[in-house]
Amino acid sequence: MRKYGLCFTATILLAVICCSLAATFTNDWVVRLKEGADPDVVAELHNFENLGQLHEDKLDDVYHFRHKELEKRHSVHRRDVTELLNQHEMILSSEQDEVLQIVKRNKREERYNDPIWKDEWFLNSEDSGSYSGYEYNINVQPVWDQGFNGSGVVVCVIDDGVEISHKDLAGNFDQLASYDLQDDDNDPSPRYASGEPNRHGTRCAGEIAGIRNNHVCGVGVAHACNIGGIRILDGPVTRIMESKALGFNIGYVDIFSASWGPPDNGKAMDGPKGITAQVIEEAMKTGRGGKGTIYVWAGGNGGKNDDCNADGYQTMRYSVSINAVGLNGDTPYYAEPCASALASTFSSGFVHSIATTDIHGECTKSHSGTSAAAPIASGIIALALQANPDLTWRDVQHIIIRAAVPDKLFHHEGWVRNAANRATHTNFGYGILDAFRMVEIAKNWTNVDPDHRCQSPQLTYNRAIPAHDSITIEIPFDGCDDTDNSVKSLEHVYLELSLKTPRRGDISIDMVSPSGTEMRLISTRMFDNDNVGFRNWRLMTVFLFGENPDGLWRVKINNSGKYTAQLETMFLDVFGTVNAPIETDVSLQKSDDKTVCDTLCGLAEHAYYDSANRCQKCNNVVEIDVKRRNELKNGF
Ligand SMILES: *[C@@H]1O[C@H](CO)[C@@H](O)[C@H](O)[C@H]1NC(C)=O
Ligand SMILES: *[C@@H]1O[C@H](CO)[C@@H](O)[C@H](O)[C@H]1NC(C)=O
Ligand SMILES: *[C@@H]1O[C@H](CO)[C@@H](O)[C@H](O)[C@H]1NC(C)=O
Ligand SMILES: [Ca+2]
Ligand SMILES: [Ca+2]
Ligand SMILES: [Ca+2]
Repeated sequence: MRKYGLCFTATILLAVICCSLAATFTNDWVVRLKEGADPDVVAELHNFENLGQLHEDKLDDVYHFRHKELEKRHSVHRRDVTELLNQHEMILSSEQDEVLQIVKRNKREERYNDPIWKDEWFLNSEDSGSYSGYEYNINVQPVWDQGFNGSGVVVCVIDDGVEISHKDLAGNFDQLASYDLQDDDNDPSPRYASGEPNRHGTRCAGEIAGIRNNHVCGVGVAHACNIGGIRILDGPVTRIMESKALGFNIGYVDIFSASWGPPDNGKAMDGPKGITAQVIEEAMKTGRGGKGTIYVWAGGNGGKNDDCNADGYQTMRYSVSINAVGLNGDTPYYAEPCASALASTFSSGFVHSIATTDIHGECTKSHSGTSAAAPIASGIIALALQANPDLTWRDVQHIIIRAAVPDKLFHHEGWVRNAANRATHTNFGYGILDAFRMVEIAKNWTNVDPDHRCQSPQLTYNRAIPAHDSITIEIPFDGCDDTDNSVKSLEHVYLELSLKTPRRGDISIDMVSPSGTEMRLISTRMFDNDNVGFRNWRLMTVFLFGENPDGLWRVKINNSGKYTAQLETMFLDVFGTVNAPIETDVSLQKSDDKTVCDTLCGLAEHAYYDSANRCQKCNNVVEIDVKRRNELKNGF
């Protein structure tokens, strides 16, 4: 019985929905009476209510009648009722009211004819209005409107192949930036197979270099750049192959975009070594005419159980580590905490993924993971290099931290402001990379001074860290003051350590800079059962750019496991300059708006930063932050 009952209800429901969807007529009539007729009497006679005259100042004797029994909305045109009305001697004419099929006029045509352009919500808001949350985007349209398109910049996607015949890519394809390391030939096209495991590289390439306004798929961030592909990930990868990929034609390629790394299983702790590390060093010295090759790296998809500081590709200071943020500013479930992440761009979150090219000449709306975020950053950097080809690899990083905007992510807990007045977050780096700011700052950027390197003494501690306990080590540091290596304005900070532990995943490490900026260098990793520990592992942070390293550093090592661990050696290895970079003043837009500021202060636990990273004191939060900083200066 119950089953029938349900069925019945469902049928009625369907019928109701069906009719309401189709409803076009109402229970209202427009009735024109003869002069001298009594509208109330006529209405009553036909089972209507008289709602009064329509347009009384312009028209005589036109009335609005409402039927007393008919539904407010229905699909049937009641000509019978109209006919009856019209037969009445005092009625000249009548017509049933209907729901008009009209839509709001779009403000204007979509800008481009590319079929998935409107699905590329992460590029610009205007034509993707159907996605709520579309105010989260990389703000690239103003850059394109100035004529920047990546032209002349060479980007190479190191991945599982790039479909070079794809109509949205072929016109930008660059053979000189391409190779197939799996088959040892010049054609980096992917291998097609059941389940199509090799669509990743083509999707990444489309985000960077998809041709604009060609009726095919979408629009790449740098839609007129040269795009190449290295096919490497479809099969076993040796270190020699990896070194060939990362060193491919380094005199020619400007940007390598890499969306891969050690397994994101929360156990791996590995990075580029040997010949690969040597090749990368060489690229930084000789690539781009001595200004250094740009390596853009996806932050990793290991989620809360992994940490990008266990990934040596992220921790090498040469790589631009990019994390992901979703539509609406979500933290994607796969995001890894990362003190070496410079900034974030968009990828799949709880709702929409990334629209881009796909293999077999197709398009997709479901590219995802930090894999999809890094290529967007590669495209933005290509635009910046077009605007100013003289930028070194370090200039690019300096500009990224200034171009990243944290404002729209302040609803997340965990922002920390460094002493150079910039907000940082282990999920987002310095915020969402803004293409307009990137290019504006790039245009008139003054090259930073050559970098200095300064290390603290490589001390042997041999200190036990008991189970369920922590130790704090103080590292006095003078930043190599009064020497040729003097660092007064930080860039990258490494903490190198050797630490024995029966279970590496139980260890977390936090650090406080002399200015009192606290950051997590590595989190506990529940799956990391490694029993060797950290062997000269280099944890890295980019969150201290601009701080002075001179003073007392504190490192807290927490052992949340049941075995005693042993700290052996540890030291700081910092890079930076004596003089701080010359700031480029970029005019602010929305963020100077006081209402925006007030809203953000309401959301933010910490002070509000405008887009030039100027601390806005719209609340007392600034003082709170200073208090916390002073507490930290005195210890954890
Ligand atoms: C890209 O920009 C360059 C320089 O402004 C211009 O010459 C070229 O025509 C543009 N290409 C495309 C495809 O828009
Ligand atoms: C560019 O930078 C120089 C030196 O830093 C400065 O004097 C000049 O005003 C800047 N130009 C613009 C247009 O911002
Ligand atoms: C150490 O880590 C554990 C587990 O994450 C945590 O509960 C504890 O508060 C930490 N201890 C210290 C001293 O930070
Ligand atoms: Ca091939
Ligand atoms: Ca296109
Ligand atoms: Ca990882």
